[in-house]
Amino acid sequence: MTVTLHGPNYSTYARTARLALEEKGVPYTLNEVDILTGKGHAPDHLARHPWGKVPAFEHDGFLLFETLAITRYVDEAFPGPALQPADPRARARMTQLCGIVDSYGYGAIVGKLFWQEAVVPLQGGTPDAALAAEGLTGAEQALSVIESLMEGGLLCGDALSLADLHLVPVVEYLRMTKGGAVALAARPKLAAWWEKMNARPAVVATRPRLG
Ligand SMILES: N[C@@H](CCC(=O)N[C@@H](CS)C(=O)NCC(=O)O)C(=O)O
Repeated sequence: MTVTLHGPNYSTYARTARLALEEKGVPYTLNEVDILTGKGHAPDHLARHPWGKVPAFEHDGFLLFETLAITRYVDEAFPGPALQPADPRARARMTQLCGIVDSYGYGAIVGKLFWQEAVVPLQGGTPDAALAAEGLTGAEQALSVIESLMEGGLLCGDALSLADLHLVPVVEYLRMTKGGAVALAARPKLAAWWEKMNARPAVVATRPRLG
């Protein structure tokens, strides 16, 4: 049995897929396609992902991209603890939370706030303060909505679900920004959620190596 996850350690979406693999106890190889140096658009990666994004996933010749498709497949195709609630309403809530992270959280938190505060200076550029502020406003809204939907100590009750795994990598980067750390601390349920998630062996094992 061979499982390969194509994506760099610093990618939030790739980390979510790795978190699912780690939580299920599935051995895998990480092929670190470096999207920051254009490797996502090299022919070998475009053959795996037509848009040149990460992650892409392979299991014994079965190819897949789109992170939610990957995490669902990993949960359903491998033994180990279930990462999706059985109850239809809880499962719908989980899918809704994954969609919120994808559609509203990632762009504001990673695409604008973290990118301007952390990545642009690393690349020798000057951050766009207006874009960072826009990102923080979007982050505040996403965090408030996510917290209002929480129904237990974790996002979907007290059992780990894919929703937690989709949010962790984004919150890791949010905490590295000035306003983001304050915004998280101002939301006690989510701040407590982060403390729990941050201690999980899978989260520790997939920590991004920055710099
Ligand atoms: N809808 C995709 C989004 C993946 C995505 O945006 N990945 C980012 C890295 S975290 C990426 O590949 N960015 C490079 C690019 O857009 O060229 C998914 O769910 O997998």
